[in-house]
Amino acid sequence: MLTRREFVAAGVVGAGAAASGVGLAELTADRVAFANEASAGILLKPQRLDHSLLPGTMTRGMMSYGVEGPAPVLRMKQDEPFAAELLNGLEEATTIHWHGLRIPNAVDGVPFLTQPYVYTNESFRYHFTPPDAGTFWYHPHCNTLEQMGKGLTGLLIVAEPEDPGFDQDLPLNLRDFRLGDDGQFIRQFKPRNAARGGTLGTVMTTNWQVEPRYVVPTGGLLRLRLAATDVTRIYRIKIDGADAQVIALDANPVPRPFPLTVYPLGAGQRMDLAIRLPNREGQVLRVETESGAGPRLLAELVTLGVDFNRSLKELRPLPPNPVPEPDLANATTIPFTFSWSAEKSGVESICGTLGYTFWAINRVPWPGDVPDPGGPLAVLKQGQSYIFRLINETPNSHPIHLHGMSFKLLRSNQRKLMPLVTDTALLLPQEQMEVALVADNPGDWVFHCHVIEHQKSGLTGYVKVV
Ligand SMILES: [Cu+2]
Repeated sequence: MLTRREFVAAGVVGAGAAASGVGLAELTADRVAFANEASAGILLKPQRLDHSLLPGTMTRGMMSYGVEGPAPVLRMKQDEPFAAELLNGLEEATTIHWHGLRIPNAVDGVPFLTQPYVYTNESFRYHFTPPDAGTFWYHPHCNTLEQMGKGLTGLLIVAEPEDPGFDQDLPLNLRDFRLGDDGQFIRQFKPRNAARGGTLGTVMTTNWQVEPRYVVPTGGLLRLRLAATDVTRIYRIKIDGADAQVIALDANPVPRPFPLTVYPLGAGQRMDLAIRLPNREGQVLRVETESGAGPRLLAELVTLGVDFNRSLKELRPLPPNPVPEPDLANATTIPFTFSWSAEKSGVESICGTLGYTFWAINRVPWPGDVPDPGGPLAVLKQGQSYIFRLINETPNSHPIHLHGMSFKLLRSNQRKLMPLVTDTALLLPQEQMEVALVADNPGDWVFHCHVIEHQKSGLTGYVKVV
């Protein structure tokens, strides 16, 4: 019989058990640490590797933060200091951005805006204290279509101070790769798609595996963490074989947990599910994404062992994160219009360009990661409350992500919104949405679409908090 502890370890299949060792430990796919326990921090070394994604083929030139397999799942603890050394093992510049973490601007990882880019064999030290618990992720913010497209996306879990009481915690990194039948990379994007919804991958993966199967405890309580780290895809998540409760979205506990039917997860977004597993051994649950052609399998979960016979009622509710409540009565409203742009040029950049400009925020297409990106979209006064009016003039969906600060969803002209706190809002075609925040984090914060082709062809800007 597996004990609870063994299940916790087994749950991070592909990410492994806790690393011991103090000092600068290199994390690989089968070693993961509560990184902020080690005072000196961890080493994250982006590098090329060959890896088999499709049976019988070896995909050459993938990228990971380690010598083998996908990027390690980083586990931290809320309110405890964390440090990581980025040592660039690529032949091109890179940085690391910590998606969703409300941390100082100097460690936000945006080249030129918050730090110099990090070139081959150079290093950069990131250190911060995560103020919020939940499911986050990390990735480069330089040549992102290429670097993320080839594998540089990893999950980052910040644990609540008190264990909510799950038997297993299973993170799933959902993403595609654009491969030919021979398992080799094909062109990352097609311009006609970049000017529309974005270019989808050809191989769907979960933790770099096609339709993996995980063992889960019979009758146990599972925390399933889903992160859409793909450069394009909007997932429509459903679970077949057990009831699942949505307990958190984009790292923040939902106002009231609700049963999952089908829920959209845009690029950059995350979902935490509480699942009471079936009482019989050998039962199979299917994690799926709904598509036009019917459900597609992302991963299978199969129950194993004697019946734990747990109840969802035994879980401790997730405490809300300490995100300040905006003062709506005294908030200033700022419009942000997301539109198509007719310009068809791109500015050369060390951090890559698609060679096209298709999109704009407030009619200004982002010039790319360049030394002088131009002025901010808005200047916010530190401590003041703001309402961002997000106006989507396009027929495409855009997961709009703000760095450094979380915001609360207020209302939409198309649907009723939960008052969610988030870092990434999925803006539907032609939708107008209002969100609110307290500008409490000084610095220049990038505000962009997380469909990377959109981000890299104009749909980016920044706000300045002073
Ligand atoms: Cu977009």
